[in-house]
Amino acid sequence: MKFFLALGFLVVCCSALSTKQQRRFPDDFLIGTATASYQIEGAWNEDGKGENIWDYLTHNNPAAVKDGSTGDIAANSYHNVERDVEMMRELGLDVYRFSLSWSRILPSGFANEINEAGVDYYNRLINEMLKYGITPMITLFHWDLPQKLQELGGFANPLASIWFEDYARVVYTNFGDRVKHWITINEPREICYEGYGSVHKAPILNATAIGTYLCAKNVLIAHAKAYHLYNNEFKDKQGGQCGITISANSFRPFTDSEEDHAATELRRQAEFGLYAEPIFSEEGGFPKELVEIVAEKSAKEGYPWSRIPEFTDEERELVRGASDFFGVNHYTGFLVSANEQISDRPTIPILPDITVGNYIPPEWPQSASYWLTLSPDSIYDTLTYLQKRYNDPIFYITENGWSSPPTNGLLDDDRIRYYRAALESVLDCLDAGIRLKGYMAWSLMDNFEWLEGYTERFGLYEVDFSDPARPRTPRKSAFVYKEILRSRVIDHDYEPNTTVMTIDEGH
Ligand code: GBH
Repeated sequence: MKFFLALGFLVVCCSALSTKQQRRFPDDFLIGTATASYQIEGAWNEDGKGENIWDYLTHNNPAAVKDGSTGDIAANSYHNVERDVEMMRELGLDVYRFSLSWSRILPSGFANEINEAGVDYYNRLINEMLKYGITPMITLFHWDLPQKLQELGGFANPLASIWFEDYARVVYTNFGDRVKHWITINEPREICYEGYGSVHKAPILNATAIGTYLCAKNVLIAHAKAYHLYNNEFKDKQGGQCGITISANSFRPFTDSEEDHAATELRRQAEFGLYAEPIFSEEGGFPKELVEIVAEKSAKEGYPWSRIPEFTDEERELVRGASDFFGVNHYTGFLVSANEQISDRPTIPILPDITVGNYIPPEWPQSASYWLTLSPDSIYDTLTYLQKRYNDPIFYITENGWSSPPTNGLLDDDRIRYYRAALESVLDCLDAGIRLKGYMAWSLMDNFEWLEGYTERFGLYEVDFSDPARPRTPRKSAFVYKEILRSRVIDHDYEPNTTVMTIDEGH
């Protein structure tokens, strides 16, 4: 008897030891993948969809896209509801994050006319997911603004917040009975800095140092209006949560000098603080140091006002605290120096109002995207910073992923290395008590990578863009991700058998 007790004790001990080495993802931690409408749907002019700014850019300025391609067909997801959900089932996803095409639902951009065929597509997708227990997380806006609204100024026009609120009402009304996770806007930094302040995204306005800030204010107010609309008119009945996703990479000082620490903090303010501070900080409003710098520069440049607009007290209060969670899109990290001349691999555009140096150590592995390297522990670094700075919010990592060139094919050990490292960093966050509730890999499948066209691939599934049906094939990383979802641990030695992908019982 004693012997068996001792044996039992040993078994419990050893399994405790091995679970210590192999930390588990809690059962209620949502693991999934993410996509965005324009990048996957195609059917750009089918069934009543209106034109959006990416249709307009790719059709009228094809030279802006690296391979001259468009999202006209993309991964053809509009015609692939069942296959897309089948992939989710193969992987065993808890959650799938996707976005809605504003102009597919409201062809003119305004809420005067609803395109029922568009609503129907999303209903079929949501219902198919729910049939298999996959939680939908919906982004209302992932950059594909209706073209008509852009012609009226887009997010440089303060009325954009009203147009967005109208659209949000249509969305909550049509899908809110089944969808409980809402993200209003994906990545204000990329919308405003890359789209209005430079030439990296549609509408490539290049209104440097003016457009970025006008857009920032109006995007934040648009988000806040959609958030309060949900809270005031839908939450009681529908019981969901509503937040925003902001891109936040890791910025660490190049050296331990005071100057490098200060430069790093300024860079954080100019990258994600511009959007996070007004929502998640205690006082609200734009980051103070940045506001002072821009005000001073504007005066020197002869502007009668600061290029960074003020919030009225009322606007500041509308935006402050307006999010149930902090959605983080995280990809990489940079070292920051006060010395602007520091060597840089490669040149990363930085908001021109701040002058800091950027450094990427040569030993950090490089992806197919110039801005994306594997930066050690960058998730943990970023979330611990945000947790402290913004008073311990609830987090979701709503995107994280790795790109490879199209020629890499199905054997993507570099992507597997990236995801394993990222997920270890996620577990470090959970161990540290950060209230991180989910993680979404970017992306479920290869898609239209904006101005890079189809030259960079982020998919767990490869898409064959030369075949009109756009067939999808799992990469090796898909098998590894599936095993992590199944076992809820990261086994660094796991070598998948990649010959057949199956759907496990219960999916
Ligand atoms: C995400 O943005 C997007 O949400 C997603 O749609 C996209 O497919 C995915 O990344 C992969 O790119 O020229 O310095 O401005 C991530 C944010 C977008 C930030 C690209 C850096 C280019 C560098 N990144 N951007 S820059």
